[in-house]
Amino acid sequence: MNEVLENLARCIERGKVNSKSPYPPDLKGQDGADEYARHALDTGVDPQDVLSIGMVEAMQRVGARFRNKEIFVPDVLMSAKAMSAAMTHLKPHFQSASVKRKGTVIMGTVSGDLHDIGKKIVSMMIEGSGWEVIDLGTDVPPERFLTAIQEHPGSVVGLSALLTTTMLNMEKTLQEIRRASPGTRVIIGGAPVTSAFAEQIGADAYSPDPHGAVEYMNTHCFTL
Ligand code: B1M
Repeated sequence: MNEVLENLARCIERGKVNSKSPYPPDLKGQDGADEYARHALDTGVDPQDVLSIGMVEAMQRVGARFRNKEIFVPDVLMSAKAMSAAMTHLKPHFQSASVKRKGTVIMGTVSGDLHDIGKKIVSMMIEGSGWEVIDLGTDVPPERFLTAIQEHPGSVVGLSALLTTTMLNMEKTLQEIRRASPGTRVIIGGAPVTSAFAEQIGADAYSPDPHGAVEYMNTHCFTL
């Protein structure tokens, strides 16, 4: 693996945000995810590799260590902070401001769920393919989706969930959307979500990754 990407991945796994961050103590004074992500992009590493190899794979290892009880919530939070710091450098590479917007996508992590890294990546990719994204954040109750749909008629809705408990709130959100705005298309995703679940609750589409979400938007929700 490219050395800068290796360092970036290590910083995300260890929760080293930037050179000023005192955590973890053994890396004090050294560069963090912030500097390594910027350096990777400045030296011409493909943004897609920075994202998948330097960041997403590192975060998957964090998840495995958390599941095995080798690390705990505060460690995961620091990794999430490091991931967010790196993402600020990536964002401009996935945006194409000159493109005429294809439409609006309202994104949010459903009620009860605070995970936002994956949803931010999906938003970034959708934005990069020419859509305007309105990101409602995390722990979004159904009413906030309804208000946003009213404010942006004709928009598509993207729901994310990372917990087996909160993915059940997708159904409630979907039912509310169907009741108030029957024509609105809804795509769902997130680690525990499956296409069978999407079918069961009546979502219009499911994608396991950002690319599938982008493909769905571009092929099913966009007409010239
Ligand atoms: Co949490 N957490 N967490 N956590 N956390 C998981 C999800 C977990 C699998 C860890 C584990 O046990 N191995 C587990 C869930 C188990 C389950 O439900 N069966 C878990 C748990 C238990 C919890 C808490 C309950 C822990 C506790 O408090 N005891 C708690 C819940 C808080 C809450 O939400 N109410 C909690 C808290 C947290 C932190 C706050 C510490 C932090 C989140 C910080 C943040 O997001 N700002 C956190 C993190 C970071 C994780 C792990 C380690 C990493 C998640 C992540 O960011 N992945 C995660 C373990 C894991 O996933 N391996 C874990 C990287 C990201 C790029 O991937 O989010 O999957 P992902 O997104 C992907 C795809 O899913 C897809 O594309 C994205 C990009 O590739 N996708 C979509 C996502 N949304 C989509 C929408 C689409 C389409 C595709 O269309 C609209």
